[in-house]
Amino acid sequence: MTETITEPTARPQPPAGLPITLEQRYFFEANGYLVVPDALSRDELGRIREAADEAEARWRADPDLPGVRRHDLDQLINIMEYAPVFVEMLEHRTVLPLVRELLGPDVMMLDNDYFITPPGALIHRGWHYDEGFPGIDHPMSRLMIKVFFVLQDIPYDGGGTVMLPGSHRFPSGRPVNTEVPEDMPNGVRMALPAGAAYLMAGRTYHCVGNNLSERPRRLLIYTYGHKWMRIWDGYEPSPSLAARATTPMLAQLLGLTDPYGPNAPLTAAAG
Ligand SMILES: O=C(O)CCC(=O)C(=O)O
Repeated sequence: MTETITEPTARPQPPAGLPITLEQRYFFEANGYLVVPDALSRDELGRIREAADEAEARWRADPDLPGVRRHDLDQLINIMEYAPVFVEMLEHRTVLPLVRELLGPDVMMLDNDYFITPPGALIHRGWHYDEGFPGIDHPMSRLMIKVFFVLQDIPYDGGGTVMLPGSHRFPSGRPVNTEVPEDMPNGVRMALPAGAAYLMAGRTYHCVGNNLSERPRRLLIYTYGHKWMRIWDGYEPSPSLAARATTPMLAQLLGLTDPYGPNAPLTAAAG
């Protein structure tokens, strides 16, 4: 027997598949994260990987370029400044509409990075959530959404982020940790193929996994907040990038518009 489930509210439905399906919305609201399989087309992934490889080579050759250089993480800070394709990703045709639906029309970029986790990188007791703002402790608040684009297949033991579904509703300060990230009861590993993306609420407990595989894990990470927030230090657009932000949405995403003024409309974007 099939059962018809009617929505409890009279909220109008978006057109099928755009910008967010009911299934995606409910999954995110219930779990605090969402996987978008095939977010990147094959061509797009190829272009991004090429640009990412060039950025990595430049960054490795110049220790003055900002970043984190550790045995368990290479982090290229402000990847947007390395090639136009990384700016286009900020407005990704599939992902930005999802973020905007889930966070609000006043969406703005807070940071953007390229993470490379080398094979053998081990992490201990790293569970956390990202919204650590004094004075804001209501689990219903949504100040940030982080987007991860997977640039290389992440195998099951390849250090994929581990999510704790539903933890975005935990009360503040609840201690959550395990010595080994993958030992967290109910943890879900983001072991995904290249081209996938996943979104995470700022309150969702997560941890980078142990990379026991033989391949590096490569992720582009974009964090979005509200335009009345401040872009994290070191992630403000350079004057030349700011000068290229000619569309209202890009200007808003780069923090160049009135924080309390009208919101930019969603326009067709990259991809
Ligand atoms: O690298 C990861 O999988 C997670 C990174 C992380 O913890 C964060 O961006 O807050």
